[in-house]
Amino acid sequence: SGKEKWPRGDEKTWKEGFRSVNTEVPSITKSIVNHVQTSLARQAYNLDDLGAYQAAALSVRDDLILNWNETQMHYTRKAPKRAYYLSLEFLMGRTFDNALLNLGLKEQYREGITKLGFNMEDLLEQERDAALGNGGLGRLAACYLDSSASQELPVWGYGLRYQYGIFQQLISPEGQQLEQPDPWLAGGENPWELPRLDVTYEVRFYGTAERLPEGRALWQGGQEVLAVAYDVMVPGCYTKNTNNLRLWESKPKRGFDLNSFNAGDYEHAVESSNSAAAITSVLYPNDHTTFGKELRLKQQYFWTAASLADIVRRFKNIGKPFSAFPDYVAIQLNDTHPTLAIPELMRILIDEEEIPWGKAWDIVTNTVFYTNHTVLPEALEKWPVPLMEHLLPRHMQIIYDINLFFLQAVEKKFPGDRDRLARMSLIEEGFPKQVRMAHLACIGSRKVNGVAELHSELVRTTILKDFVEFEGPSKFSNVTNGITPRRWLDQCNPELSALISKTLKVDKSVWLKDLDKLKELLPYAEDAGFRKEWAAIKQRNKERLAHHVQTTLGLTVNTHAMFDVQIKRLHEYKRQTLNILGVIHRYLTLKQMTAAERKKVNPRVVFFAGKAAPGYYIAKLTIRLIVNAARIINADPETRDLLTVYFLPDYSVSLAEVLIPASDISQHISTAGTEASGTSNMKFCLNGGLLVGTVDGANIEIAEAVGENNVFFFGHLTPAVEDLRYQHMYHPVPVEEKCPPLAKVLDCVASGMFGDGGVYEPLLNTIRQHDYYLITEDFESYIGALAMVDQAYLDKEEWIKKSIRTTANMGKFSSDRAILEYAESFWNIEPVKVA
Ligand code: B1N
Repeated sequence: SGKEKWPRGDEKTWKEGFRSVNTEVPSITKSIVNHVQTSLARQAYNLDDLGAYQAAALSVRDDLILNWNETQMHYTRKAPKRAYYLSLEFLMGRTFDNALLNLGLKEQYREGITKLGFNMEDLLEQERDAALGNGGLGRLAACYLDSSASQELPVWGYGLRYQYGIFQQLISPEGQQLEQPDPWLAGGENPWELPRLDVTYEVRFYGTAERLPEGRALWQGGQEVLAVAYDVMVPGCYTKNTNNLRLWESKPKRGFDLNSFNAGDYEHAVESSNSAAAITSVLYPNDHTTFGKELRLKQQYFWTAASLADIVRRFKNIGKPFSAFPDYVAIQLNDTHPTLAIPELMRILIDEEEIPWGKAWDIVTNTVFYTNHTVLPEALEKWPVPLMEHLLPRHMQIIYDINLFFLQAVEKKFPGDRDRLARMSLIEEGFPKQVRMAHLACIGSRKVNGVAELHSELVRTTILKDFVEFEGPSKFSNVTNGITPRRWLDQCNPELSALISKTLKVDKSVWLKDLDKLKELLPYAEDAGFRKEWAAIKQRNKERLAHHVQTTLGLTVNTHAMFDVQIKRLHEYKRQTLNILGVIHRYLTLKQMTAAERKKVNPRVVFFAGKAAPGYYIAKLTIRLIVNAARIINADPETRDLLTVYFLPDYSVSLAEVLIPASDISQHISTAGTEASGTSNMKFCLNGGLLVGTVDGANIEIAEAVGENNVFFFGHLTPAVEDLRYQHMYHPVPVEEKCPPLAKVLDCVASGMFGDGGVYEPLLNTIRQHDYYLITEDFESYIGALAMVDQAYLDKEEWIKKSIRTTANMGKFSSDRAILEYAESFWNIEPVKVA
């Protein structure tokens, strides 16, 4: 291409000012010291770990900004088709370590930091997690950003910049979960974001929508709120490509209402400005439940409206007609939370761009893609029509219009089938009527996918069955979730990463971006020397976890025991209750053994961690039972060498990074058909921990990949679940008959073995009564699976082989594979490499 004219001033002077990424230790330390001196206004005399972290972070930030700038400029120049990942949650965790590894600068920084008199590991601990998500769905979004950048794909994320992330969890001495706010931004500047105070949009709420000719409408009045962009830099692994995660902050359009202020009505004056700021103040801490709260709907609209305005503005800059919109833009809906993108894009096209309905609908349905993440009925979003009408009058009109055309088409294909129309309608009859967001997302999208094979099949055959019959099967597909091996192996398990590189005789940059290469580890399972190194690393990871528990909780962990881990949101369907009842069963069994029998038992340490939604009573009771059972069991001198239990408070991405590499086994024991995929199952297996699980979600594909003899499966299968539930509902059999060993465990809990038994009655009754999650049905095979684990662990060498084979076969579960599936089969986008 021809030489571009320098835009302003003296080119040479400009270019002399340019710097590039600091890759040598002296320039790195110089940059850190410079930030200590100027950005922080501090000195060597008074610099603590936090200050040193901040200065080092600012230094890395400078590098990220260079790459980010270049990437964004390059994308703008090339104007490729882009994909936008709309997610209400991005569970990013810490950034510093990840950025250093992706830039390939960790060792240089370590050396520099040491020279300045600090310790790298201590500085890494200074960073607070960015915890803008609840669990798997939010962490998946974060892994997909890492993979998009690493694969050099032009993908942006769009989300909300919550002032408060997921709450901090404290556990009271009685075992109660207490919630505290997570003011993650309070510690000063966040070095990983760029405030874009000039990138703002106005977002309207309430008001009136007046229909105009040709399907258009005039929406006016109501409240206008400002959306301000904050850009989070997302570096790819060993590439210059640094993508963008744009998070919106809400702010009042005008500071406050001067008229009211002057009239002395101060409260009224700040009221509307407070309500504007409230929109992005806090992440909703419930997953898998919908509350119908107005503020949540406001969050959803605020975020989709700002994101779409931004996307449309960027598209317009290319100068193409709107008919080309789907050739330049793909929008992925992460669950139904951003479904308003569908009526909002219709509104923009029809009311603002004056495009006729039919053409607008074509554009929308060729641009938008929908991922479903759950089939649990209580999680399927529905919004009351009166609320939607009040908050978003124009969108309600559009939804009614979409519904009208849609139901006409259904009627045409299935004449006279009233039941079908009622089932498929976007509006559920009732008091009040409700908008079914999954239906809207489905009919407004080009493709619909689930997140693991079984889950996608359940989407096709249960919640969206009618839609498959109407639209044909080709629109409905599967993309099995994945995880980024950068964070979930290289970063969290550096010793294992180094062993893999050494063994495969390649730089980690090769296998970290082509995870199928791990297959080449398979022959080394037969190599005794390799197995020894493998086991020694697992052992050191266990010691690292034990050290963490010692320093944070003051408890001593037996590192010679098998480490058994279940870490995930507390939810009845995930069945932490099954786990703790199994632990109690194990305890009772140990108590009945003779000393000689006990000698043969392999010691086990059971770790739990996870948060319960603040209003989820039964989940909180489960935590209470775990904590109190742990207190009694850990104090029993007869058994404590053989069985101890820990509930680690305040589960987070960072805590997962310590727990996962230390596990011998991990538990993924949802009732069959309830866990859409699971992603921590992949993280454990990638780190050589074996899986204990039900035949559910991605467990099934993991077993296929690593071999069924390397996982411990138990429990009823999905097709049996419906019938069993029916039996429990209408022909209940007492637990005493159905499962005597479980009945005994329940009796111990009820009789007060772990503190006041009455407290646990509501929890025990969920099992004794309808047992919706079928603990009674799976208990014995669960105990059987854990017995198989004990048996298998006796043969240490065979166990290590299983561990190696598991890791070696996990290539499929890289989020690089998953994101390339989205890019190639849905979005039709290609890599755009920054040279
Ligand atoms: O999404 C993950 C899956 O691996 C998990 O199996 C699945 O449970 C999880 C409402 C959710 N599904 N639905 C949610 C989150 C927040 C909310 O407000 C629902 N999370 C999942 C990634 O696919």
